[in-house]
Amino acid sequence: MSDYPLSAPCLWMRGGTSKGGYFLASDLPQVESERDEFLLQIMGSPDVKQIDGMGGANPLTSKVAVVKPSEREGADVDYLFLQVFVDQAIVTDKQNCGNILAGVAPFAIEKGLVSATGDVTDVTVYMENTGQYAVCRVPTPDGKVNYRGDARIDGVPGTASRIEIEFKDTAGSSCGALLPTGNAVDEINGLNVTLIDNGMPVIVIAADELGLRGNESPQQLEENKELRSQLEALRLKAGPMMNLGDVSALSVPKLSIVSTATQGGTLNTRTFIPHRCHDAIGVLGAVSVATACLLEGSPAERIANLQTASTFSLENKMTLSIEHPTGELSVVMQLDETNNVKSAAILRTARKLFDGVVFGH
Ligand code: NQM
Repeated sequence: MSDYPLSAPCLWMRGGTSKGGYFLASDLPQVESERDEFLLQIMGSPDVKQIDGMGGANPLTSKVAVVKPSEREGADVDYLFLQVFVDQAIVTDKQNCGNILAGVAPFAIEKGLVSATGDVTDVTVYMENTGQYAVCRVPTPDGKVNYRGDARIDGVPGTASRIEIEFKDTAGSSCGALLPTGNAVDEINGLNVTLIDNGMPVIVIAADELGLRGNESPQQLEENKELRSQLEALRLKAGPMMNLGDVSALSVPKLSIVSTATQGGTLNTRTFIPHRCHDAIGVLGAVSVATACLLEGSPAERIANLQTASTFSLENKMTLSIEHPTGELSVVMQLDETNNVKSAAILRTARKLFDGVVFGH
């Protein structure tokens, strides 16, 4: 790289239950390999502790949003999500992230890419990773983003202002079809799984198939070496079946282990993303799991308690509560006439943590 040390203006933000660096595309190196090298340096990767960088030693805190004004009809900004691996020198754009998305609209307003239009500003975001759109509603009283409020999301202490996000047409975001194999259930290595992509490629598998209860802690599951190699073998076989090719160096597909809900929700989950077990669940991951609950014959449908899914029949909407290790994530799904999912909405919060300049080395 030409300049030494390379630096870039950056906002560090919490988006939902994740955290990372938010950049204007024009502030980053334009050559992809140089951009990725810079991002590895600022995060401190590869290193399990990320001691020489901003990353928090977990995939959930080693994330980047690259934002620019959109030239697309109907979109305000384009958002590219980049996952910076913690312990490997990999930066991948092969997945999207609905949590980091929660900070994109506030960032766009902060940086003047979008003007606040009243008490609430709707920002339409084109998600470059998957070629789809999301509408984010941000509280903007007095023409500024208001981060304070009384909305609570599980996995984040305290409260903040509500950011409502609606996803449009997320089916087949990365795999080309909601069910890339055409089946609600496939058998891989003797296990019944659903291979699904409604915004995030996910392998859904029942806990009892793996000899688990499903309410084990993420730490217990991560310490179970046999389970982890069983899950990785499953993932490597599922990748090509899901049109993702060789997934050994990719962060998709995720694996959601599902079991009966214990907190009054629709079903319980433990999600590998894919090598660490999530403390909660990804946003689009939850949308994919919620969709699997509606597929006849799928492991999720067998286990889901759909009685708990409130329905608003006028607009054909259903709320499915996806339980996870630190609470639940509610997905409001709107169905079409044939009961296919038309759009999905979720509630997130976000917070600006730091505004400054980050340095490579
Ligand atoms: O599924 C973690 C997260 C995510 C992704 C992951 C996400 C999503 O919690 O939309 O939000 O699955 O890697 O940030």
